[in-house]
Amino acid sequence: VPLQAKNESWSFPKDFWYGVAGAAYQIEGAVKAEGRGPSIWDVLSHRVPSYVITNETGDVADNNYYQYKEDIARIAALGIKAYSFSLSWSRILPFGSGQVNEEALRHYDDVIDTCLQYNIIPQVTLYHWDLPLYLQNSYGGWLGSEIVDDFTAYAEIVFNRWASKVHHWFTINEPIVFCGFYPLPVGFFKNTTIPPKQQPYVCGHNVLLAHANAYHVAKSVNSSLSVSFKTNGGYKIQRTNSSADAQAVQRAWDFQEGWFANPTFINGDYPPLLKDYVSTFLPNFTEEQKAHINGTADIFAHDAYTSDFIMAPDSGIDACTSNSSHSLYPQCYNTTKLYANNYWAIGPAGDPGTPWLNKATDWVPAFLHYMQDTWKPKGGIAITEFGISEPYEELRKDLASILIDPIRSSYYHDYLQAILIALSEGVNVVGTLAWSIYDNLEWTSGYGVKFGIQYVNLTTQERYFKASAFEYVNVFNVYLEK
Ligand code: PNW
Repeated sequence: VPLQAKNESWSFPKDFWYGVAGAAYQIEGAVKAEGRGPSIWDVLSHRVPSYVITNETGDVADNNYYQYKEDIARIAALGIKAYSFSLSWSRILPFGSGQVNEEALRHYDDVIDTCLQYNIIPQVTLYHWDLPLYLQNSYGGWLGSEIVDDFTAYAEIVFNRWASKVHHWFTINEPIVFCGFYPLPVGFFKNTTIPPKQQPYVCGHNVLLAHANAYHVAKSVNSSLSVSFKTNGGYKIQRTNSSADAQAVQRAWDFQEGWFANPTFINGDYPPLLKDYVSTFLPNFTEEQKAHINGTADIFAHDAYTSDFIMAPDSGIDACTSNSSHSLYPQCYNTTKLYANNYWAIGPAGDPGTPWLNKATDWVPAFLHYMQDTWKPKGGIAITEFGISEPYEELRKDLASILIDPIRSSYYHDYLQAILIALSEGVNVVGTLAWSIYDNLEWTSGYGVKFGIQYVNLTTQERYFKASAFEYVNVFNVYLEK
């Protein structure tokens, strides 16, 4: 990125935390070590046909379970302030509930202590998609109401153990993804009596109840903790200025962010649009539950990678009905990247592994304003994941070209400058977490789709900084208030 004169009117506040993120199944490996029980992803990756298109698994992954000390030392050396990781529920409770595995507790004790020793702020997520298999098999996992009590009991163990050492907590990662897309399409939940189109909403309902319980558990242990959950979705740009497209944009916000953010930030209940369009699928909260859920997020923790153009569905704005084939998108709106092809650096023809992701950082200030104005988070906004997979990065063979990642570098540079603009306009952004600490198992896409600011040689398990790692911290070196 070309050298530019420092803009003196920009700065990150002194206590702004900038970090990197990873998640247990994507990085840990050691799936049979020290008493870990299986999670649904062990089955999804090992079954035939595999749910991972490359037939790869998380069995070894980045070997983080054994190399975490080195991993934390490396990010400390880089000048990173925070490390966000997730706990493997089935390590701590191999059967999801009941017997606690002390070895797992001691492992995470040491991960946390190592962070503190290096002056890295640990940030911990309780659930990043790796559900204990036993809970899936006993009652359908997130589709069973039993999950609420089991998650609450898990949260009690976690908060009682680490509340004195960890301040920043995230309960549940990106429910629209695991309730809506993973692994519903492959029929993983077929043993349930709940009709497929209703499943995302039952799952989401249990997520909200489980999250709210965990929040209250955390606060009863230590009321000063920061506890939130993580939503995801891109900025929604109105495709044309027609009122139909404006309505479509509102629907997109409600079906993606609002589904979880309105109950927790606004009124304990789903957005009116959802109650209207998917009323046949959406469970109801009692007044008591609404009061219990309302206000259970301290910061707006959003995984905000990209932007999308939003427009009325082909069949017209009035065709929105819950009778369409996929209940998550009941013909209420369409999204497109095509309009932007000549504008965004990376279009849908970029990385074939991530068609949902464009480098669309120009809209970040508007995105941040929208989040602040709509959900008014008390503790501000954090971008808890952002990053990009470079086109065809997976095909590069020589180390030198692997380590030069100009598109990712400019993505971080431009995104952080956009945050500086928003900060100067009064948006309260408190932190960023780059996805990811290093290349890892990109779920169904396998190891070929790479999001890391470090490359990992999966044969030798050696780690290497990519150019984007230096670009990321350098923006803070220039703009963080001293
Ligand atoms: C996140 N979208 O998922 C996950 O939390 C990570 O585990 C994952 O590796 C990372 O993004 C990169 O994919 C997302 O469609 C999935 O906007 C989909 C979207 C965003 C994030």
